[in-house]
Amino acid sequence: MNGSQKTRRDFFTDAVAASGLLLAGCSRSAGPKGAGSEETAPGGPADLTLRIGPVLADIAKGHTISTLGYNGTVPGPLIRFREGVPATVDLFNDTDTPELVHWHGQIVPASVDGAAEEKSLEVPAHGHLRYRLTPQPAGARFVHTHVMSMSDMNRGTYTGQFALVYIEPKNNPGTYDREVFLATHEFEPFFGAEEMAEGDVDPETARKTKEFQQKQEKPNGWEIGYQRFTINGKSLGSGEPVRVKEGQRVLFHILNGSATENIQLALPGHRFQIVALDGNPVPQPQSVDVLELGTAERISAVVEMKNPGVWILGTPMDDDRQNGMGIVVEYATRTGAPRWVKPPRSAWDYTLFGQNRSVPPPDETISLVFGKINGGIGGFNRWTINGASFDETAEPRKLQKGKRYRLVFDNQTDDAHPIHLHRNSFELIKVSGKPTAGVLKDVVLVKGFWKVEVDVTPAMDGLTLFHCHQQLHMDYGFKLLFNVV
Ligand SMILES: [Cu+2]
Repeated sequence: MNGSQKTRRDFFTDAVAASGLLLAGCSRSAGPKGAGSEETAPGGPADLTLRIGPVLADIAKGHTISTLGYNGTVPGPLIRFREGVPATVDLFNDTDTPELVHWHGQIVPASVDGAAEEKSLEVPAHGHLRYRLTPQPAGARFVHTHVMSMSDMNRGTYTGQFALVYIEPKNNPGTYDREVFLATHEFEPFFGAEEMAEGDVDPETARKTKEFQQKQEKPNGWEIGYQRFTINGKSLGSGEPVRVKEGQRVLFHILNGSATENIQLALPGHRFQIVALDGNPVPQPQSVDVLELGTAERISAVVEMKNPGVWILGTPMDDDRQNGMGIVVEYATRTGAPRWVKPPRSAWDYTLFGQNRSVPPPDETISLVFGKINGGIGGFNRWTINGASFDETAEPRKLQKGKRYRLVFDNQTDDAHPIHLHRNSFELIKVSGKPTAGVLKDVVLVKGFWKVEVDVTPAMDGLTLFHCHQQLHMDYGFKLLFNVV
């Protein structure tokens, strides 16, 4: 390592000083100085202030988009909490509609989790909401809007209302030289008829399915496409590069902040050593060439900088990269056009990072079968769990706190679904036939016709939402409500 190695705290302080990033949960007197925090609610300054409002974001040279965001930037400011240290949160809403601010991946009470189905507190239109939050567990988390978009792509996760949240662990030796936070997002969505090719289903399997037969009768409904792709709010080549030095170990925390897209990322000439998934340290860190992130997933990975040059960290999908999905990684003293080299073909495999051991048997197994009812041309597909779309009048399904449940995700569609459980982490037990243990996540990408089994021991009582994190799927029925008692 270089002689100039700094402590994590030094880097953090530098980062705050350099970019006005927002410090939270560390000291009340320090007070966040983010944009829009001038207004102080009754009771004194909060540890964190988020102001929801219109943002004009220059995502590429000569290209400004109008969207909604947090504190005037897209993505919102990096938010740092300390594990278990309560923070006062002020939410201001400068828009005409109520908003929901969801603390994705945190184990917090339903009242502050930020989901309508859980009866969480709303941020009223042109109003204010204050509460206390005890951030947990440690690691890379995420905050985003949880409103339904339905057919309105100016709402929900299509907007710029998202930000990385990092919860500092109580103890962390940290064998890296610096941290880099990256969040991907697509802008300028449009409805299209094209089916996504992400399911990786072999045609023989597909032909035998009910869905295939159904498709003969009624074709697939709308899918979403995008014109602009960004990392940290900038299209490839439009923002500041990630500046590195030879010999550094850089810890990347990467968030897929997309409304609907599951993505891959690679950095030519370098490998990613995966140390945490969804913020939770993995039992078996392993190196891979290509990252895969379903919507809302996070990956923490160390990259050893030992191939000096100017490189593109980006998606292997040529069209999407040309439309902006990438960021330049530039070694000190190196200049020239950034290089892209197609990565080796590699299949993402969650079980690489797990343990090979038996797990305790569950107290109860719950089978959840995912289905699709085609919407036809110009319509919206409907999504079902165990044959039914979400029904807000239905009694939530009861779970008992402390009991170990095995949830079996049985995807009988050819789409890949990033499946999310609120207010809990679950343990991967079996992924498409491969047993594993010890990998804790809050989103798992269940590919077409896959079966994935996870174990969860509900951590906190109250309403707990389960859904597909693909906004269009969630909006059109792919949700289920649990009540932990
Ligand atoms: Cu889905």
